[in-house]
Amino acid sequence: MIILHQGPAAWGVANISPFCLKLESYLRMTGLPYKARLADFGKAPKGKIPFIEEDGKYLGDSQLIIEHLQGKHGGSMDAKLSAENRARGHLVRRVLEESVYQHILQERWASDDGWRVYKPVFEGFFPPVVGAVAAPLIRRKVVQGLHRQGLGRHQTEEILEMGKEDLSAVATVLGDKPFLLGDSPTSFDATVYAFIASILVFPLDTPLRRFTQEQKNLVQYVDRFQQRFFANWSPPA
Ligand SMILES: N[C@@H](CCC(=O)N[C@@H](CS)C(=O)NCC(=O)O)C(=O)O
Repeated sequence: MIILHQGPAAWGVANISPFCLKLESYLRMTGLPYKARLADFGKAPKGKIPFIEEDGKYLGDSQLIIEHLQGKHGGSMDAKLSAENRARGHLVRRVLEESVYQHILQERWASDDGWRVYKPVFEGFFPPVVGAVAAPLIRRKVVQGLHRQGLGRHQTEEILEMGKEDLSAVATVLGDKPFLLGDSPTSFDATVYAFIASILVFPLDTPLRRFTQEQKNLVQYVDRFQQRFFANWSPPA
């Protein structure tokens, strides 16, 4: 049994963290049995979530975990992919995980409106008093990280245009296919679902979320994915 250590569920999806949502999506796509637990960062092998515990060993990083699971249990979902489609999937995954992720951080942590919505949910990760103290300190660190990475140095309008370009490229690659690379789901869909859903479910009407809502193929894709892989999911009690 795989123990999945991750953040809390919120807003009708399995996790507030897009990387945790990606890994849980992958596990559900494969049908591998797992149990989800609220993570203790002290045990995270790479200091980040998600991580898993399997046969007494801890393993961190959603992608390294997926590759480990593919090696151990078989990666049949991706077996028939052409080299070109594999490369396409890789590029889309990188855009979402390296670039769109920064936009998600920007919307939740850097913008004051976003932080008002995100703070109470994030605090739920900690015991009550600890959360109230830790959240603003972590916010400062995340905002500094956005500045170091570069996105945080731009004007709001510039940031929005960059985010739209990324999302528009993902929508174009998806086109009218049921899944990113064709009729059948592949591991790359775990990332596409997780990151697009993370933007759509965040309960704040932002220009980036509005733009994503306008990409009807992305919205339908998220619905389709949820119906197929999360139909019997309910938030932990
Ligand atoms: N490359 C990692 C990224 C994971 C990641 O950035 N997780 C965030 C939550 S969404 C985290 O744990 N952040 C805590 C930190 O950076 O200290 C993966 O794929 O698992």
